[in-house]
Amino acid sequence: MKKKFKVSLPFLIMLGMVLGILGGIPFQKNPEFAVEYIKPFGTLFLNLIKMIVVPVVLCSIISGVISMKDIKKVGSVGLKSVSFYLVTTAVAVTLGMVFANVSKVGTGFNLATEALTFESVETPSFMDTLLNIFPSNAVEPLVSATMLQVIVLALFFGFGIILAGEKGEPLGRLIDSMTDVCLQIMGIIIKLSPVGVFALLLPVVAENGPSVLLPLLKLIIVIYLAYIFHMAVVFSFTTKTMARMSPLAFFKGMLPAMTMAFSSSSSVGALPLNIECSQKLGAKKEITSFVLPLGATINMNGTSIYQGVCAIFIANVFGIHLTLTQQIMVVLTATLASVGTAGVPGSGVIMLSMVLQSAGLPLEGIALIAGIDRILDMGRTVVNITGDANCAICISKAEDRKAARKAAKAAAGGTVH
Ligand code: DAS
Repeated sequence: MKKKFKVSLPFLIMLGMVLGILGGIPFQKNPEFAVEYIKPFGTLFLNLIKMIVVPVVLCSIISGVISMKDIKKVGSVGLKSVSFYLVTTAVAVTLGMVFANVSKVGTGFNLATEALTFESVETPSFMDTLLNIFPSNAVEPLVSATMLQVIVLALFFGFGIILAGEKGEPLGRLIDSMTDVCLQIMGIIIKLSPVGVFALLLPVVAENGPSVLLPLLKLIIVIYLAYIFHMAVVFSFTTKTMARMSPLAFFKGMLPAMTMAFSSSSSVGALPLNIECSQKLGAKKEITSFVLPLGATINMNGTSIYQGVCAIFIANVFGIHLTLTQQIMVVLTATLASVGTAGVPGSGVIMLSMVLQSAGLPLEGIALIAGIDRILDMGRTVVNITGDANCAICISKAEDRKAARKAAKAAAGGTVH
């Protein structure tokens, strides 16, 4: 019987990525064709993902909450996730600032800064960000895909179904079924990834030729070194100590989701593959369906690194010395700002203005970075989703160990009688 030749989807996604990068180079002379005729297929692919992401997040979080059965367990998993996210985010932004201070990025910068202008985007205050987490309408968050509000809505419905007991079971079963249907639809869309990744990457390479990248090459290198260092050191440490698994196995298993994040620059866009990769790496469905959508919305380690480096870069370009207090303000603001950063392309730039304002740095500096932001966004989105998956796997394995200890204790208690 002739063996059917089966090419794996991760391989095809990587192939799409390589062909997209190589294919973009010839178009650098006139990127218009790539933007006009290839970019729309990448946008179409991203639109399909955005179409399914809200029902997937809503249903999978409700399913995740009701499958944990116990509101206390949801609370404990939620608290552990948010703590994991905030600590790794604070480490990330500090790391970014250390890399920027050591490399003195931005000193001796010879691009004229007088003509720089940047319309500062109205960034919400901390209290507004907190208030905006809670929806004032049960449908609007689903229509506008306001992910934090979708998560809060899902949590309330999950708790409601648990508390309703028998009366809540029909809705629970319906939502479980809806989750499986959505995951099937997501599976169909993910099969288009190789083409989507190709069509997303080619125009980016075509539009970001050497003339755009060279003047800011040092900034790009410093930021990417900080991304890689954070993943190689921090995520390897947590994978080894908390998930008790090989970091190499973790990163290998994460490749398809990381490739999608790199190509789409969207945590939300990479969420379906992130759920798939995390579960293949041993994270329980009830944990991934809650921790990953939460992370795609509030956990941005890569964006925090980017904000830390850019704050120092802009200070150096304008010859401003940041005191230690101001640098601590950058750490705190970047950590909080990342909670409000949406998992879509380019959202980090908007939060950067909040960080610069808090440190009293000129917002005009963002105009220097805007031209290469997509290149920086691709890398930071990889770090963002890898941090989400790292949290889900560490917490899932910790929950497994806790359950095993409880079972062993009960068994030991049973044998005593
Ligand atoms: N691209 C965003 C994401 O999806 C993050 C950012 O722009 O900083 O994670």
